[in-house]
Amino acid sequence: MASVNIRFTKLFVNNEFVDSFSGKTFPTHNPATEQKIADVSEADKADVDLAVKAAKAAFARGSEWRNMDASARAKLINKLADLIDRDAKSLAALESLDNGKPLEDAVLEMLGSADVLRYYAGFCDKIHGNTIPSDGNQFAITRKEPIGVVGQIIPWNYPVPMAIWKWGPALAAGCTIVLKPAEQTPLTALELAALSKEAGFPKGVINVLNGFGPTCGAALAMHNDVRKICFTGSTEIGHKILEYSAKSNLKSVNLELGGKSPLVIFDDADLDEAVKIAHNAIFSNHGQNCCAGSRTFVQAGIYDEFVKRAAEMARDRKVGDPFKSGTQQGPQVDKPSLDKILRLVESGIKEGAKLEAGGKKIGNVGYFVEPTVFSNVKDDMSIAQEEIFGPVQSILKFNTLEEVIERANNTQYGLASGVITNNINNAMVFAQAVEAGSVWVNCYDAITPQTPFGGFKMSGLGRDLGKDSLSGYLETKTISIKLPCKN
Ligand code: TXE
Repeated sequence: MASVNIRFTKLFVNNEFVDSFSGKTFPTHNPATEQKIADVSEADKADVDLAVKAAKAAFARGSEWRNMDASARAKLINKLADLIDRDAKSLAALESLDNGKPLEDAVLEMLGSADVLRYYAGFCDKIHGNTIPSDGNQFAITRKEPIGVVGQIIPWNYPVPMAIWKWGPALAAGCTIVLKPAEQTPLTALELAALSKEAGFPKGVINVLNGFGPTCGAALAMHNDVRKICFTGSTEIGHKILEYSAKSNLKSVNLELGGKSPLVIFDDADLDEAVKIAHNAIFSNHGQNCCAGSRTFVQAGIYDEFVKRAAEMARDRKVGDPFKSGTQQGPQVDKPSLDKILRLVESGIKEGAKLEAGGKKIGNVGYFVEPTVFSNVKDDMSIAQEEIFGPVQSILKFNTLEEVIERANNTQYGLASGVITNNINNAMVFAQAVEAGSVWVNCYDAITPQTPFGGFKMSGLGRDLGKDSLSGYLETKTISIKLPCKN
C-alpha cells in the first residue's frame, strides 16, 4: 500500500477538486486487508445540483465546448487516451488497492479503456445526418445533436472501463457529464478526472461525484436538467432508475444490468479448450462480471470428464495478494458481496448440488473465497437462478440442442451467452435462438470497442460500446425547408 499514492479524495466539479457542501466524507477500504485506504468527500443533492449546473453551463450555446470543432474534440479524447496509457501502472495499482483485482488484470483494463476512447475519438467529425426525399415541396435534412447533460452511474467491478465506456461516446457526441462512481471504488475516477483536466477538456464538461446510491445517485437520476442517465449495476436499481426518469423529466435511460449467462458445450468440442474457456468465463474478475458464464451447460457424453477437469482447474487457481505476480484471483470487493456468495454456496449444497471444489472463505482477513465448482446443478436451484457475482461455477447436464435452447432462455436475464462446438449448424441455430445481447461462439468475453454490448429482457435497455452506444447520446433533428418547386 505504501507505494500507492492517493492524490485525490474530493469531488471534481468545474475542473476543480472541492469539498462536499455538507463536508461529509466516507471511508474506502482495501478488500485484501479490510483496512481503510482513505476518506473521500461524499456528495449529495446539493453537490449534484452544483455539478449539473456546471455541466449545463459547459453545454450552453456559445460555450467553449459547443463552439469547438468536432475534430478538436477528437484530439482531446485522444489526448486523454494517451494520458491513461502513460499512467496505466499507477492507475492499475490504485485500482488493485481499492477493488482487489490482480494488478496485471488492472493494467490491461487501463490499456483497453484507452483504446475505447480512441475508437470513439474517431467518430467525432463523422457524426452527421441525412438528406431525405420527403413528400411535398420540402427539402428535408436531419442533424445529429448531442443530447445534453448526461448522468452516469457505474458499479465497482470494472471502475475505469465502466467510466470510459460511458465517457467515450458521450464526449464524441458532444455531451457533458456528471459521473457517480460506486462507493466501494471511488478513487480511480478521481484520477481520470484529473487526467481530463490535464488533457484540456473545458471546465464543466466532465464532473465526478462520489457518494451513495440512494442520495447522490438518486438526485442525479431525478435531476430535471439531466437529459440522459446511463446506469450499470443491479437489475433491482435498474427498476428504480426508470422510475426516477418517469417521476422527473422523462430523461432517456440506458441500463446495463445483471445476468445469468449460459455457456453451452457440445460433446464434439475440444475438451481441454472448452474447460479453459468455461473456467475463464466464470472465474475472471473473481466472478464479479455481469456477463460471467454462470450457467455452464455440458452435453451428457462429456459431462463427467468435463466436471473432473473443471474442478482440477478451479483448485489450481492462484488466489491471494492482488499485487503478487501470477495472482489470478484477489479478494471479493466487500463483505456484503462475500456474504452473498457464501449464502448461495450454502444453498447449493442444501438444494442437492454436488460440491466438487472450493466452497469456503479463505483466511480470517480479507474477503477471499475459494474458487468453487458445483456439478449436478438443476435449473430451479438458487445457484442456477440468482446472480452470485462470485467465483462459483455451476455445471448443468443437457442432452439435445432444442432442450438446451429452452433451458438457456429460461431466465429473466438476457445479457450474454456462449456456445462451444465444431458443428456449425448447432452453433448457428443456438446463436439465433438464444435470447441474449451477445453470443460468443468458441470463445467467451470477446468484448471490443467496436462491438455493441448490452442485454435482452431484464438485463438492460440500450447498448454500450460500438456505434450503437454513440447513437444513444444523440438526438435526431429534422429540418424541413419549403421550396417553390420540386427539383
Ligand atoms: O449494485 P447496485 P451493488 C449486481 C450483482 C451484485 C448486485 C449488488 O449481482 O451482487 O448487483 O451490487 C448506485 N439510485 N451487479 O449493490 O446497488 C450505486 O451507488 C441511484 C451487477 O454494488 O446496483 C452504484 O454506483 N443509484 C452489475 C451503482 O448504483 C444507485 C455490477 C451500482 O450499485 C441507487 C454491479 C439508487 N437508488 C452489481 N442505489 C453489472 N451489471 O455489471 C445504488 N446506486
